[in-house]
Parts: sequence; structure tokens; C-alpha cells
Amino acid sequence: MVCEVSDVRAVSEIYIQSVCRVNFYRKETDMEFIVYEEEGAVGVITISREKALNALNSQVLDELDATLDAVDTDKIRCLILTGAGEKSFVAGADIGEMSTLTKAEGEAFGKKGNDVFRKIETFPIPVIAAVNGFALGGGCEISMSCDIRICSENALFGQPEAGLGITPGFGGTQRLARLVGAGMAKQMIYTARNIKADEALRIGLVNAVYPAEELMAAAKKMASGIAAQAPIAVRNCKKAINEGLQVDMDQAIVIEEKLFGDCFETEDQRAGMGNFLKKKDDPTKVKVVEFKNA
Ligand code: CO8
Repeated sequence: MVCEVSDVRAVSEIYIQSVCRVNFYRKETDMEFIVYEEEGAVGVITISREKALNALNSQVLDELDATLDAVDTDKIRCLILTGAGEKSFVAGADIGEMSTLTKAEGEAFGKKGNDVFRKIETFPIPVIAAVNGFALGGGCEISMSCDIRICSENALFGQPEAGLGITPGFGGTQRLARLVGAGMAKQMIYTARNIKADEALRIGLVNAVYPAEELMAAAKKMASGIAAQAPIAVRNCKKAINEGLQVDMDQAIVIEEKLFGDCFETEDQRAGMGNFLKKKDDPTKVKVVEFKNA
């Protein structure tokens, strides 16, 4: 199977490697800090500013935003977000860039990050954060805007902002409290104490911890498992969970009802259910459904 890459400002396509007979392509772009690759129906976005431990400056945020806009969601069914190198996922927002901001500029920088993170959170397809090291400040915050977080054993999570004289500004006060509960979020944010991977797992901030060298394979396996399901159904599940969490249960189940109903009469629903029924007639038949995203 040969993957095509849709990407911004593409110049030329180069072959990188072949994994499990699926060709893995990467496109050269004029982006400095973001690498985007596709492997089958899985897209991998790598924040690549290793000299600054992948810290988020305005350019990284702009490039990430443009990369998300260019993902072909008719073809790609799950994204993985990770950081370049073995040491850091994202070591936060760029402290150098932030250090001289005025109040108005600080607010604008917060909005710039929030807009991109919200784009990730509401992206039509699932996004898995593969956290390969430091996830501090804006790094912890960007991971929390993803649907699922898994991490390496050397990962370190934290919101050190109070020690720098600011609040978390890319959604940390909101998403951390929703993910791990207000008490634990307040403790982490007020004390600015970083936590290791095992504690992140214990408090539910991550779903699983892997040896560093196994992290990306685990992320890709999970992403491929998601990509193998009916794509309209997966999108609607994401919407139902995200939107339902913002409202009371009476409204939440109405959101689910609509998205549930929306799946019917799709090719995927017909094929998925039809295949199950056929399989019953022939229990030895392997379940294979060519989902169409239609
Ligand atoms: N910003 C800019 N540069 C950084 C950052 C950062 N967040 N983190 C690391 N770097 C740079 C270092 O300055 C250093 O650069 P250089 O080699 O040029 O001196 C390079 O990366 C390597 O870093 P270290 O030498 O410090 O590496 P260590 O292994 O010794 O330490 C740490 C690694 C512990 C991660 C350390 O670098 C550190 O503490 N970094 C800062 C972590 C942090 O506090 N992050 C939170 C930042 S605040 C934030 O994210 C707010 C988000 C909301 C913004 C809202 C805006 C309004």
C-alpha cells in the first residue's frame, strides 16, 4: 500500500522507510519546526525544535496550526503527536519569547496557543499524544488537548508556571482539573511540582507507560487499531464524548442520540452490521470490513 501525503507548501516527496509492507512517506516542506509523516491511515506530527527541548514559540505554534489544516482527513483516520529526540516531548512555551511580553501581548500569546490546542481537541479524528520526555507547562497542556496520552518511562509532567510568575496559559487550569480532578490539579499547579510517568499513570493523566524505545510502536499500534474502525463512527464518538462533557446529562444523551442516528444509512454502518450478520452464518469467516468514511 502506498501512502500519499497531503501537506502544506510541499516541495518534494521523499521515501523514508518501509514498515510492515506499508510505505512511510515524509514530505519536505519549508517548515522549520514541524515534521509531518504518514503511514497508511495514520499521520505523525513531530514537534522538532530539539535545541530548545521542543519549546513552543510563535513559529512552532503557527507551523503546527498550518500542519493540522493540511491533514487530509478523508484519508488519515488518527494522528499521533510527539516531540523530536529522546529527552523531551515539549518543555513548555518559550520562556525567552514570553519574558518581555506586555499584558496585552501575554493575553494574545495565550490565545494563539489556545486556538491551536482547541483545534487539536476538536480535530475531527482522534489525536494520540506520545509523550517522550519532558511535558512541562505548555507541553503538559498540549498533551491534554489530545484525546489520549501515552508516555515513555522517562516522561515528566508538570505545570511549573506559578514558579515563573504566571498561571498556566494554554488551558492547563481547565484541562488538568477536568482530567485528574480539581484537588490534584490544584496541588500540581500551586506547588509547581513535576510528576514522573508512574504518578501520571496513577492519577489518570496518561493511559499507559512504555520503555522509551517502545513508545512510538505502541502509539502506532493504537492509532492503527483506531484507524481500522468505522471512521464516521469514531468521529462521532469523539464529538459525543467531548460535547457531552460540557453539558448536563439530559442534554448529553441528546447529543449522543443525534450522533448515533447520524451513523445510520452510511456505507460503513451497512457494511459493518452486514458483515457481522454474514459472519453468523459462517462462524469461521474472518471479520474484515472495508470501511469507506462515507
Ligand atoms: N523555553 C525556552 N527554552 C527552553 C525551554 C523553554 N520552556 N526549556 C528548555 N529550553 C532550552 C534551554 O534554555 C536550553 O537552551 P540553551 O542550550 O540555549 O541554553 C535548552 O533548551 C536545553 O535545556 P537545559 O539546558 O535547561 O536542559 P536540562 O536537561 O538541564 O533541563 C528542563 C531540562 C528541566 C526541562 C529545563 O530546561 C527547564 O526547566 N525548562 C523550562 C521548563 C518550564 O518551566 N516550562 C514551562 C514554561 S511556561 C509555559 O509553558 C506556559 C504555557 C502557557 C503560556 C501562556 C502564554 C501567555
